[in-house]
Amino acid sequence: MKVYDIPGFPSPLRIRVVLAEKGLTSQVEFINIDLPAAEHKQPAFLAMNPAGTVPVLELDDGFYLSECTAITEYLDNLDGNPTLTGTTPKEKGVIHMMQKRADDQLIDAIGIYFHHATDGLGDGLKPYKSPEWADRTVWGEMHRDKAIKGMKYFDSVLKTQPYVAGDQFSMADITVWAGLIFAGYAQIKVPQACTALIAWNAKVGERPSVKNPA
Ligand code: GTS
Repeated sequence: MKVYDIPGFPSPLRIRVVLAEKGLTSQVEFINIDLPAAEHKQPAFLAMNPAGTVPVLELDDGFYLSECTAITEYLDNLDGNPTLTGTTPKEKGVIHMMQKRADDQLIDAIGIYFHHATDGLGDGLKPYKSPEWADRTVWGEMHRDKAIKGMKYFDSVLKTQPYVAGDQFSMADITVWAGLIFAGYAQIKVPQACTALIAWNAKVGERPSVKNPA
């Protein structure tokens, strides 16, 4: 398998943690995509993922899988022993629900803030962001506020249970964790009152897969 990504970026990190959790890192070749140079917006990359985003997983049969949730589902089920996406119908449903909330309320909102209200990855990507780029401050700050609301929501969840989707670590935890990494890059501070979220983040940070992602 091949992963097209850029090390250290939040969405690629999600998959690198999944690979480490599943013991699959050695089975993957990583191919670096130059995001600031807009390599992911060129025809060769768009043929793999029309959304023009990383990461993309190339399967051994040449199929290109994109979207972190879909890639995680695939990797988690490869060995027939899913540990991140649930086993019972209820676990699967709850994990997907929380995963979607983590995407919408945290990582995607922060991504929009980062790309629209800050200099993001620089002018090289500007032509690919219009027309929203023109309204970037209003649009971006709206999403920063959404992300802070999302942090408060996940804090309330983690006040009642050890992990984002219940008693077990799951892909929803990985997404919230990557969202907080992204928040750090975007200089969006976690409110100090979010004590459960802050404690959970420290606990997740101790996992070997998170300490040493691929
Ligand atoms: N929904 C996608 C997924 O889950 O894979 C989002 C992927 C995504 O937004 N990737 C970012 C990207 O390629 C990288 S990261 O900042 O999230 O790590 N952005 C490129 C761009 O030009 O917006």
